Amino acid sequence: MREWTIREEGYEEEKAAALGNRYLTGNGYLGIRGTLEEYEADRLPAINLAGIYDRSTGWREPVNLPNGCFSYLRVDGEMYRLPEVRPISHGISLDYRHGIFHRHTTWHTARGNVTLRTERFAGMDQVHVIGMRFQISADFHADIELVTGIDTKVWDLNGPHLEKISMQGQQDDMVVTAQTHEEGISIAVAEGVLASYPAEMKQIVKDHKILHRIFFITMPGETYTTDKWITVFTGKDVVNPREEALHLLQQSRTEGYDTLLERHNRRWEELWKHAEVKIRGDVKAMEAVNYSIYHLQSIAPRHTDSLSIPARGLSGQTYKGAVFWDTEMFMVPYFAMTNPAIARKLLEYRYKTLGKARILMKYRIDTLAGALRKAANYGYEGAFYAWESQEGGYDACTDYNVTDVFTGRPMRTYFKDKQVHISAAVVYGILRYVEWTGDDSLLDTEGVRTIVECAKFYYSLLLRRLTREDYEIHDVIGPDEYHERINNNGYTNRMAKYVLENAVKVIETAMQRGTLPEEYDGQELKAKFADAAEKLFLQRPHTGEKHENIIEQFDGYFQMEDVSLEDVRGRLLNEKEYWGGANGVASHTQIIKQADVVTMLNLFSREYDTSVLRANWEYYEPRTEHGSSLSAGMYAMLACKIGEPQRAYPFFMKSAMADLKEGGKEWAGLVYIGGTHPAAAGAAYMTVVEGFAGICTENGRLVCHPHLPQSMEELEFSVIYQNREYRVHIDQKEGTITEL
Ligand code: IFM
Repeated sequence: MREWTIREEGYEEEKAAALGNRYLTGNGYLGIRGTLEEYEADRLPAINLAGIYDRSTGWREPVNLPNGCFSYLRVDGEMYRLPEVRPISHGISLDYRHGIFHRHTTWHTARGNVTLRTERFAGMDQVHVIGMRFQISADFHADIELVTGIDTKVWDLNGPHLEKISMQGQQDDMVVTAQTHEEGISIAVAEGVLASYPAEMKQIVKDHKILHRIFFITMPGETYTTDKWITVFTGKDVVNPREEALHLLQQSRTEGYDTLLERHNRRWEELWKHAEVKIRGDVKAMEAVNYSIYHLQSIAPRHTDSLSIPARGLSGQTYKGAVFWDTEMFMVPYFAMTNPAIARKLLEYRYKTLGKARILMKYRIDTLAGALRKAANYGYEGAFYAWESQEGGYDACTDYNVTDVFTGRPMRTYFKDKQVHISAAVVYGILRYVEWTGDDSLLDTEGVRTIVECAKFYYSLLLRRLTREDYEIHDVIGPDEYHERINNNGYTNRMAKYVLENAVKVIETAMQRGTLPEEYDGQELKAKFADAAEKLFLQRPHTGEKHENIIEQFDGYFQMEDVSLEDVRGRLLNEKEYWGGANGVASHTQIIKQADVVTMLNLFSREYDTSVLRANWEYYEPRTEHGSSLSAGMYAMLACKIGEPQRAYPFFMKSAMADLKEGGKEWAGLVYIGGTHPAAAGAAYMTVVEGFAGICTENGRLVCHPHLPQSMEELEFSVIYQNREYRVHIDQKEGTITEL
C-alpha cells in the first residue's frame, strides 16, 4: 500500500537546498520551499510569488515574499534551532496527496527533552492563506518561548527586490507591507497566531523581523498547540493589499485552522479525482508519477487569467522565474487531459504576450515586450516569442547567459536569438488543446492571430539558394543547446512546417466563420504558407550503410567528431564547465545535450516506419548527455512507440524522479540553478498515458495501444477528452476505455 508521503529522517545541513525543492508546497499563487522554519536567507527559504517580477541588481526575477513562516524555540532561555543545536531526532515529511509539510525535532536540553512539531500548507481552497500549526511538548516543566513572525530579509539571487518595507503590530496580529523596486507593486503579508493554552504574548521588531514571543511552561507529557495564519495579497490582486490581508486574517482565525485545513484537503481530493494514476505491481513508479502530478497541481495558476508556469515552477528564482517552451510541450498536455481550464489559461498567457509593448518605469528600453516586437527587432515578421518569457512577454534571456568557469567572464550564447522553435511550441500547445478538448473557442480572433503571426515569423525566416528549389532555415539552435547557429535543424524545420500547414487550415476555418482578423488577406496568406509548407526542406532518413535510416540533426552533423559521451566527459577540465558555446567540449562533436531528432520523431511518429524510429533512438541515445530534464521523457515516449516499454522504463523513471532523487544539478559556479522540474513531471505523466497506455485518438475516438513494462501489472487513470471523462484500465493483456 502506498503512503502518499515522502520522508527524510535525520539532519544534514548540506541538503537544505535540495530538500527545499523536494518538499515544496504550493497553490499556483505562491510556492513555499520545503525548508525549516528557523532558516534565514542564507539557507534558501522562500515563499515565491507567481507572476510578480522585479529587477534591482542583476537579472529580473520573481519576487520572494517576506517570510511569514519564520519561527524558532527558546527553552529555559536558550535558543534551540537548526543547524546551531544538534537534535537527538529530526525529520521532515510531505503528504503529497494534500500538499502538507511536516517537521519534527527533539532536542536534549540540560533539564530534559523538548519536541517541536510543525505542519504547514499553502491553501488550495483559499490561495491567499498559508496555514501553520506548532505542537510543542517536553518531558519536564520547560520554560518555553515560541518565537514566530515575519522575516523581511529574504533570500534572493539578484535582490533585494522590496523597498519601503514597513513592519507593524496590529493588536495581536502583525503586517508587513513593501513595494517592488521596478514597478512599485505593493505587497502585504499579515500574520496572526492563536495559542490553545494560557500564554503570555509580546511583540518585538528586531533584525529585519517582526515577531511574536509566546511564553509558557509545559506540563510533562502534554502537547501545546499554536495555530498560525499568514495571508498575502499584492497590488495586482486587490486595490488595498494591506487591508485585504488583515481582513482575511481575521476571517481565517474566526473559521479556525481545522476548517481551513479541511477545505484545503477537500480541494486536493477533488483534483486527484481526475489526476491520480494507479499502478499495480510497481509502487515506486506509481509514487513517482503521482508525486510528479502533485508538483504540477501545486503550481497551476487558478487565481488569475494572465499567468503561465515557469520552468522551475514556484520553487524560487532560478531561470528568472521565466516561462519556456517547457509549458506548451510538456505541461499543457497534462492539464488538457485532467483540467482543461488550466491548460486554456496557460495558452491564453501567450495571447497576452503576443504584442503588447509594455514600458516599465525604470527600464524603458529593454523591457519593450511582446513576440511581435521581438521579431521586428531582429528584422523578421510575425511573432517570435520570448525564449524566457516574463510578464508582458519580456524576454529575460540575456545575451550572456552562461559564465565561463575559467575566466569568470560572461559567455555569449544565442538561446534568445536563435531558439526560433519557441513560437512553434506556442502553436503546438494551442492546437493540441483544441484537438484534445474539442474547445475551438480558443481559436477565436486572438487564437487565429497568434497562429498566423507565428506562421508569418517562420515564413520570414525562409531562405532559398539560387541553385535549389526548396526553402531552408539557417542559423538556429534546436532543442540541443550545445550546437549553436546551425542550419536546417530537423526539429525546427519540421515544427515550422507544422505551423505553416496548420495556419492554412486555421485561416480557412476563420474565413468560413467570418472570424479572420480584418488586417489579414486570407487568400494571400494561405497561398504563401501552403507554398512554404510544401517546399520547406526537411531532414530525411539517410540511406547508406553508415547512417541507414538516421535523420541528421542538422546540416553537417554527421561530419562532426563521433566520439563517446564518456570520452567527451573525460575532456572536461572543470566539472562545472559549459559543454556548448564557442569552446565547449561537445560543440564540435556529435554529443548532444538533450533529445532533438527524437523529440521530433516522438511528435510526428505516425509519419515514420518503426524501423526509422528505432534506428534514430538507437543512434542518438548514446550520444545524448541528458543534460536537460526535458530529455529523458522524450526517449521514454518514443521507446513506447517502437514497442519497447522495457527500454522506456529507466527514462520514464528518470523523468518521474527528477525532483525525488539526489544528484540533480543545483549549482553552476556560484549561481544556484536548482529548483523543481515540472516539464519532467509532465513528461512522466505523458509517458504513462501516451506511452505505456498508448492513448491516442483515431477518427475522433479515444483508443489505446498499450505497452506496459513488465513491472506494471495494471495501470488505471482517468482522462477528460472532449468534455467527457473516461476511465482507462490496462493490464498485461489488454486495455479498456470506459466513459464515466
Ligand atoms: O527549456 C529548457 C531548455 O530546453 C534546456 N535548458 C533548460 C530550459 C528550461 O527547462
